[in-house]
Amino acid sequence: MSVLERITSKDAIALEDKHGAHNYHPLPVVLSRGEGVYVWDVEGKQYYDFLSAYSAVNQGHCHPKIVGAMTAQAQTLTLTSRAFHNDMLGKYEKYVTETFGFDKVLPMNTGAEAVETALKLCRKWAYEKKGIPENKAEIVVCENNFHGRTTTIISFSNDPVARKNFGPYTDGFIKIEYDDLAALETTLENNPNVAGFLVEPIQGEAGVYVPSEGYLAAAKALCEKHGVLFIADEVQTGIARTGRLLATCGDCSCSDKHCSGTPETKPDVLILGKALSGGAYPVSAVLANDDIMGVIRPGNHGSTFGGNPISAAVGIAALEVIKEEELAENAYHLGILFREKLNTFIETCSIVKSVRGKGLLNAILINDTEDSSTAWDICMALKENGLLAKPTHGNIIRFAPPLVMNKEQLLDCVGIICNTLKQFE
Ligand code: IF1
Repeated sequence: MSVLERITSKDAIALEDKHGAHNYHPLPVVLSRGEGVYVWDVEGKQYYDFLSAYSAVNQGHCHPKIVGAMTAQAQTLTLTSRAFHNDMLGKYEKYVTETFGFDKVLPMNTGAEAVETALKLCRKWAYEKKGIPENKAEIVVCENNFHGRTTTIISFSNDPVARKNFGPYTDGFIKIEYDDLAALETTLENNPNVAGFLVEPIQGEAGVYVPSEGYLAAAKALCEKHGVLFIADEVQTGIARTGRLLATCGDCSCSDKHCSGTPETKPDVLILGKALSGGAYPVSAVLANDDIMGVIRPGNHGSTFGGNPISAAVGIAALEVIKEEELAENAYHLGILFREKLNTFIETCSIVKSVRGKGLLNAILINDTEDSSTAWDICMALKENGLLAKPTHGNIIRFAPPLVMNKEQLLDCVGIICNTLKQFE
């Protein structure tokens, strides 16, 4: 079969089913093109994308500036490995560290790799700077976290599907309730060997769970008091998704449009991925200041593709788009409008219990049990009506459109969502 040959949705799904591992359960739609907030299936049907590849495509599908930077670099130099320097990496490292206000960046590819990098960095810092006895470091994590799917990361997941039969697990993690400052305080007081606290500013997979106002700043203060690194996993929440460049800056009221956090909320270690490339290429990063990143020496960590010239060119372009098109501001304003419209609708219906979120990372809670198929059925109906979203649980649907959406398109989408939900009354 030629790769150029046209294929029907049915045949494409059958090929994946026969030849691919069954590690996903996708909505039965086969996409072949994307532009801005839209995607098209192989039969030519147009949809609004309300997932944005789990918030990787914040800048919109096939953004010309990002694709332009990528193709130009791809025709010039793609990969050198880190055995040699390349002329793009330093420029990208300067740009990304200045954007987020850190001394240093360690470039990787996927989100899970960046989380692994942050965990290693935290442990090494703990032994060499904090003086924790060898192999005794503990990292505090939250219940119902999602940080990726490597063996170490699933070791501290709650999800039985992600964990079962993948043991033995990695030691050295303490789990506490999310959004619970008392639990954090007690844990830090009782465990002198805690090296870091790893947290999502909003828990995505748990169902877009937004913590109480001031939680992140207070958690940071507790970490500081106990000499523990505050590690923010902004793989999903970062890069303008929640109406600020970073979600850790969510409580901040300064007037800097591109503010990446006041000292009260700024993480010691920042983990980025997904939209750092606008979805064009796997680009992830760990940022920290010299007193922390300085413990990493040649040979301690790396990756063949991390910091390659294409990722560097794409990373700069993707961040420039966020700033030039004021996507954080757009996400902030459209997010308020979205929740306002959905709340008005909720008053008139019994199928949706609530809407929650920040910026354009939102979710609706369906009036049904967690093991029901209602959220899936609604997503199937939304697909028929020209909008693609994915359930996070049996009764929760996440809504995360590209941030390049305009107000008219958003209101159009609110119409599709409300009309579809009415069918389920
Ligand atoms: C899948 C969820 C989203 C993440 C945070 C690290 C990673 C992720 C906070 C790892 C990845 C993804 C991956 C995606 C499903 C997804 C997800 F529903 F599972 F929770 F986005 F909401 N930290 N999130 O959210 O990044 O290694 O995948 O690049 O298909 O598993 P990765």
